[in-house]
Order: sequence, then C-alpha cells, then structure tokens
Amino acid sequence: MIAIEEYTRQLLKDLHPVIVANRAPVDVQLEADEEYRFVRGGGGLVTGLAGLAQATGAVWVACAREGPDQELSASDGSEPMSLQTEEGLRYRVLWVKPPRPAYDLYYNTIANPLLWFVQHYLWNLAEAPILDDSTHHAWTEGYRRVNQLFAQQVVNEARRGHKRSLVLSHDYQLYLVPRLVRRELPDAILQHYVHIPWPTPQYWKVLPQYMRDEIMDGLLASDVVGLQTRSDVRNFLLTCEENMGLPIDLRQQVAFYRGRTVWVRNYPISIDVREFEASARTPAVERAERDILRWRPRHVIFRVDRMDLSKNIVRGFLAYDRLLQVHPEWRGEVVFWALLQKTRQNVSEYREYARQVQQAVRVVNERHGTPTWQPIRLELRDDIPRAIAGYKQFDVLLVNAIYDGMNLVAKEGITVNRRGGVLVLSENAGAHEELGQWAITINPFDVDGTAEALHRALLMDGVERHARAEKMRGVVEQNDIARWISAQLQDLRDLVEPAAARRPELRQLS
Ligand code: GDG
Repeated sequence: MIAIEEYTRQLLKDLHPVIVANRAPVDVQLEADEEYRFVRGGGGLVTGLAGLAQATGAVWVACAREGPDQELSASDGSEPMSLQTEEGLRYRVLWVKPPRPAYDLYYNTIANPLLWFVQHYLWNLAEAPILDDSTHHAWTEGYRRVNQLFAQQVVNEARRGHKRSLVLSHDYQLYLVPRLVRRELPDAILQHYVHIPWPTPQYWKVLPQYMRDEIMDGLLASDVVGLQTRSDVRNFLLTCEENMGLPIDLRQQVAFYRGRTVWVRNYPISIDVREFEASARTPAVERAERDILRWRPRHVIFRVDRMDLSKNIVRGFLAYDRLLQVHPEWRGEVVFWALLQKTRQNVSEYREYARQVQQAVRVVNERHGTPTWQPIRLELRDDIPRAIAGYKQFDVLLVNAIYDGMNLVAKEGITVNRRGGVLVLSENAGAHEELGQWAITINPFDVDGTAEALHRALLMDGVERHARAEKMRGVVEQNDIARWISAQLQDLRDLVEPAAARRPELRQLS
C-alpha cells in the first residue's frame, strides 16, 4: 500500500473523500461456481487511485460497464458495495448504472472516438470527423446523461456523510461532473484530473462550440484542474483564454471563471516503484522470462501497448523496416517483439487499426524474414506478467506515441529492466518532460529518424546505456506514485483552503 504522509492524513481527517472514475478499481469476474471474484484492475489510473482509496477509505463511484459488473450491481441498493480482492484489498464501490444505449453513446460515440481523437490530434481533418445530428444526440442522450448519473451518485454519497466532501473525478469521460456536483454541493472541494493530453485551443475547435463550452464550464467548476505536463497546463489555460474569453494568469497557473479562481496544475502520474519491483520478482514473471531466454537473439527491441491509434504502432514497424534496409548488419541479430492488446473493438477505427498493425507485421516479416529468423515477433495477448518479463529483458524500448498523456510503459520499463536498456521516446509523450534528457528522443512521425534512433540505441556502449538507465530510474523513483498523490493533496490544502477562507463570499457565487 502507498504510504500516505502524516499531513495528508490530517488533511483528509476532516473531509469525506469520493473518487469518481469510469472504471471501478477491480474487474468483476463471475466464476463457474457462480461466485464473484474481484481482481485488481490494470492501468495507471487504478494504481494511482487505489492507494488513495485504501488509505482514506474513499468511496469509489464507477460505472457498471459489462456483464459481471452489471449483474453484481443489479443486486446493489443505494449504499456502496464492499469488494475485496484476493490479496485482501477492500474497496467501497458505488455503482452508476446507465441504461445500455446511453452508455454506448457516452462511451463508444463521444468519449472514445470523439474526445480521445480530439485530445490526441488523431483526426485527418480533411475527412473526419463528420459531426451531425447523431453526434448531438449522443452528446445529449449519452455523454450528458451518463455524467448526470455519475454526479447524482456523488451527491448521494456526499450527503451520507457529515463532513465537507472532497471529490476527485477523473478523465475525459467525466468532464461535466464537477459542474453538476458543484450545483448541489457548493462547498465541496472539487478536483478533476485529466490523464490524456490537452490539445491547443485551435484544435478544440473541431468540436461545436456548445460542446466545447460545456466541457470547459464543467471542468472550471473544479477548484483544481490537474493535468499531466506543463505543456498541458499551458494549453488548458490558453483554451480558457482563447475559446472562453476568460482572464488567466500563466505564471500563477490560474483561470478566473464565474467569480472563482481555478488552479490549473500538472501532476505527472507515475508508478508504485516498490510494488512494481516486487511484481517483477513473482514466479509468473520469472516463468515468462525463462521462455523469453529460450528464443531471444542478442538484441531485443520491445514495445507493449494497447492497439490504440495514439500509440503509433504501424510507424514503429515502418521505422524497423527502414532500419533493416539501411543497416542490413542487424538482420538476424535483432528481434522486434511487440506485445499488444486489442482495445475498443466496438469502435470501427480501432478494428481497422488492428488490421493495419497485423498487415504491417506481415509485410516486414515477408520482406526481411529468412527460414531461421523472423524479424518481428507479434503477440496479441493480455498478459501483464509477460509484459513485465519483457521490461526486464529489452535492450531497446520503443515508445513512439503520436501524443500520450504520460505513458506508464516508459516508466515501468526503465524501472525493472536488467540490461541497461535504452529508451527511444517520442517527444510528444508526457513522460518526455521527465525522461527526455536521458532517452533517445524521436519525432514520432519521422520513420527515418526513428530508424536511426533504433540504430543508435542498439549500438550504444554499455557504459553509456547503464549511466542513462540509472538516471532515468532515479527520476522515476523520486517522482513515484506517492508523490503524485501527495502533491495533489498538498495543493488542495495550500491552494484551496486558504483561498476559501479568504474569500467566502466568492464560494457562494458558484
Ligand atoms: C492512459 C493514458 C497515461 C501492459 N501490458 C498489459 C497491460 N499493461 C499495462 C502497462 C501500463 C498500462 O497497461 C498502459 O499504460 P499507459 O500509460 O502506457 O497507457 P494508457 O493505457 O493509454 O493510459 C496514458 C495513463 O492513462 C495513466 O494516466 O499514462 O498517457 O493514455 O501500466 O503495464 N495491461 C493489461 N494487460 C497487458 O497485457 N491489462
């Protein structure tokens, strides 16, 4: 469990914390014996917030998304449900139960294709998006409606307690929640954290004005808006200024809206270093590592990703193709191992992307492969122990995201790698602000540049590789997940509390 410092504990003592996220901290599985099993969910958000939920006993408001969630939550009254994982971690989850069609519009029409694409600059604007009445319908009947259901559960939970509420809401699915909660709970402390990049004000104008204004109005009801990087903070404030006409202060990192001061801060998300190192020593990981040792050649270039368009998987293979053409000496000496997970298959762009990824692998393997050597090893599987074994064994880790909020793969990989592996890192991944100095930086669109970066990484001598790896490990160790949590809570104490005490009349205006 993440250690929470004493002042944090003191701060939380007088508050009623509520975490709000689309996903619950556990994945619900229904076993053959009709018993439910609760497995800790994957991903950075859960790792970060699970520690906080554990330490504070915060209720976690989340969506009943799929079959087992829905079946379990159907028996749920209006009280939070206590769920215990096999490791003995207990969470209190309050389910939001949107009707299936509303959830579909919210998640598969607005959040994932539209907002995710806007925030990662994924549209080819000459062709897409085409917004029409169906988008408007998805916004009003899906996104707005599900956000209302979330806010209602937050308010229900807040009213159960007698203390002032601290509502920590998360990510692009829930931008309207802070405003909806503020209307009912004017005195609550609200923080909304955005895990994905915040694009420029101009790019937000892909969305119709009512939509982008509603998003900003929603978020700006928070006391603090948290983002991953300094560049996200700047883009957010410029969006306030240019798209909303608001006064801002870039140096103080604040926007002024409806008589209130909104603090905009960057908190780079991270990993639980100690826990991650421990997980790298588990039997499942060691088993996977033994398997890798059976087939690995001298050099392994590794990547692990959800098959998301933002991760730039196809260009990664094109760059490798270039490497093998321009530097044929690597043929037979290296394998590019890609461990990929299918994701968001209800969205047509993702189904098409999965096809393109597999096609690119076929082309490279046919072009360069020999009877004894397959240049790319593609594994489509959801297997965290195997991913961690890959982290331990890589010589080069390729993270070439088009844009990425943070990218935890980069941080996890360098933390447990045993070979002085080199990180080839996109300048547009949030992690680049912390690690860029010791990684090999690439422009993710430049496949020749990426090929040269891979070449340089493969050639780098042991002393330099280990020195760079050591520096990067140090940065992650210092800025680990406990720091992510405590920096946010410290700001809530330092920024929100004094401001609220000094200007009570303004709080009432919201
Ligand atoms: C979003 C933002 C931001 C690896 N193999 C498997 C698996 N993993 C884990 C990794 C890592 C996570 O998945 C991926 O995290 P990323 O941060 O790289 O990327 P997103 O999923 O896009 O996360 C991102 C993050 O939120 C946190 O704020 O950093 O920028 O896009 O932890 O170890 N997970 C599962 N199966 C595997 O085989 N389930």
